[in-house]
Amino acid sequence: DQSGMAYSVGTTLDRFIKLKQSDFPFASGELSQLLRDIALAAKIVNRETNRAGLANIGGAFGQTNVQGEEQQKLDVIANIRFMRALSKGGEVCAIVSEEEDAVVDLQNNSGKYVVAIDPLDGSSNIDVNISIGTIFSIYRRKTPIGSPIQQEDIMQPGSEQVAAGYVLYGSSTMLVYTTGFGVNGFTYETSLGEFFLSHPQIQAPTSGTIYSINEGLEKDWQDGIKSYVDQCKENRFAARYIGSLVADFHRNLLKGGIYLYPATKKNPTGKLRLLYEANALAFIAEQAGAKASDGKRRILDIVPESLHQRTPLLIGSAELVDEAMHHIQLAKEQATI
Ligand code: P6P
Repeated sequence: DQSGMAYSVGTTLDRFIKLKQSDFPFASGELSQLLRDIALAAKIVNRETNRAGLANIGGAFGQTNVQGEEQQKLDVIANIRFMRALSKGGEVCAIVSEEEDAVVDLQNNSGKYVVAIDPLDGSSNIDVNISIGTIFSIYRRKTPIGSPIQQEDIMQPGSEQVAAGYVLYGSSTMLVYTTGFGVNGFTYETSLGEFFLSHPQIQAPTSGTIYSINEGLEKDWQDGIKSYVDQCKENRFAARYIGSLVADFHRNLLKGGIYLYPATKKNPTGKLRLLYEANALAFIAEQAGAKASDGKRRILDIVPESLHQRTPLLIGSAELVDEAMHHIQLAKEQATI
């Protein structure tokens, strides 16, 4: 059974993608090629991330993106690299990027896929050498191939994803992704320029003793969060918060734990973005037996209304997410008494 071979640790990403293509009986290899193109862009961004301090491309670019955040040079470079990778293969018809105000219509109506991407999340960490990440979601377009793209191709709920992944530029660089048949992690060997399967079929622990939240915002949290965090402290959980979503998510996925970015006074609908941050990690979480909620419902059930819309995010071990949601529900009930 070829897929058995696919899971042998040490398989290269290219070989894994080829072997797993059989999961898609009608696949014409376009998704496989798209995943390879993303991996290539990740290798290039990895190299530029690793030498940012040296090549004097760290520090602010002096421009701001649609988020109003200071744009770091690496942000811009990563966006260019991934946009180029996503455009050249011909499989993609439209891209939603954190770094682009509007949908990027590639004028390639024969492209079957729509990609939502955060080319470099946590970019404020670049200059202080803390892990950063790329996050991507892949959808099949809804309107007929050959026709111009429409809103319905872009505003799809996360449950419609055909693939999702992240690259973690950390102490080692990893690519972790799912196509709906489990989650697999690949570690980059720079001397060979290859990703090798290092974490086959990742399954998140159903519970854990790690919680990740910005405690500095405690005074602004939505109702229920403080009582949940107090309970974590009662249970002597470990507080681990890197301030880089991909790094915090990845650690909790492997070790068990929960990451929370709730609604706050400053961000009443949460800080994190639905289309190119929460949805991809939510798909991966669920494929690994974990959970992702906005405090009320599954992240993957949210039907987007705007490109850069934010969402509160509770994501990680299923039992911990359930418990956090229970505290939010209790707070809501008490508020109505
Ligand atoms: P705060 C980084 O800017 C980011 O988007 C995530 O990577 C990270 O988890 C979060 O925001 C940190 O936000 O408000 O705690 O600094």
